[in-house]
Amino acid sequence: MHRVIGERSLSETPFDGATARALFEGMVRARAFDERALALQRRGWMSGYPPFRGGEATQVAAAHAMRDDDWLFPTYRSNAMQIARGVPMADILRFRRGHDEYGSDHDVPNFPQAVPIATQIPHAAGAAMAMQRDDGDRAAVAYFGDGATSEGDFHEGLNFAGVFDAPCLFLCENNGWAISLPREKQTRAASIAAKADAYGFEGVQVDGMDPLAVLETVGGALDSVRAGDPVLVEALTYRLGPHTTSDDPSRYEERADYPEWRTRDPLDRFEEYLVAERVVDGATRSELEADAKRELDAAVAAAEDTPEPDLDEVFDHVYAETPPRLETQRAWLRDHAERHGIEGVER
Ligand SMILES: Cc1ncc(C[n+]2csc(CCOP(=O)(O)OP(=O)(O)O)c2C)c(N)n1
Ligand SMILES: [Mg+2]
Repeated sequence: MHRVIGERSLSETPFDGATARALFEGMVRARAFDERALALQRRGWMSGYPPFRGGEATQVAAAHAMRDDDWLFPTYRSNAMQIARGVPMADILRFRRGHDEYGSDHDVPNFPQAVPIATQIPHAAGAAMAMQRDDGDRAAVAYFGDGATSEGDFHEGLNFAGVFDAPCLFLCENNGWAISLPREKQTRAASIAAKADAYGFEGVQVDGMDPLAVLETVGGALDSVRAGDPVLVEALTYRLGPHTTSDDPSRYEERADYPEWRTRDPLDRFEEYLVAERVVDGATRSELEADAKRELDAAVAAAEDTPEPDLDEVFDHVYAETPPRLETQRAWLRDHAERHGIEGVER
């Protein structure tokens, strides 16, 4: 288990105060986004939201370890990672309101969020195989949860990457749960990292509540990956909120068997470390929260100003050439909208 907090002072790591502070800033910003999104959902502004509370250290630090030209293959849970990579908050909010994900045409190399579990894993492996044919040394990073490791796509993606030396990093945020299914019912394997053995490459476990440990581990893993050795990183976090806003964890959750480092708020823990290291002081967090609040106010306003999408858009980008079956459905929808006076369908 790789960790820094509780084992090393900052001067014993490869990182300086500016890097540690940047991670802290990123985590405060991510937390502010998560809390605002949850509040917006609760008042009906968007229909559902999957909070990432507890995942900030892993996600922000992994994003910092990536290069700007690396590709991220995210999920519904990895919004903190996307925000930390530079995806505008307004785009993520728009997406949750039914708009497409690339509203502002940002240029962060970032696939659409995968909602079908594990489908992004073979996408990332395939993209990495394509990158290998280019001159550069870009990497693909597949983010997924502990539950995704029970899908066939997990096996196929890791197997392809191993066989073809694809520059792909597999980042599993093991937050202890797949909705109501606890980690121990997911697999009998001692760890998720151990599964890498079967594909012929390295698997490592890291304290995912410790951003310095994640930066060190994912940074090192990306060096191997760029040289053609895939790595599976298992970041041990804890889902500190519900699975989504439709979930009530009090009906199934027992927290008792995890150690304190794993279930404690990663932001409080990192703040305590950084105050002791004199990188931040007791006022820093609230100053950063005020900045994040302003950024969020602007992002929410921008999302609200976005015109409603046309209903017809559901048929776009499904196929390069829309097949007759979908054209029939589109015509039906137009007709239906006209007869019932429903707005937003192109006529
Ligand atoms: C292929 C598929 N099967 C089932 C689901 C329903 N589902 C949504 S989230 C989820 C649990 C995923 O758990 P995990 O991979 O640990 O990710 P987490 O939500 O904890 O981030 C399931 C089963 C789905 N979205 N896709
Ligand atoms: Mg999970």
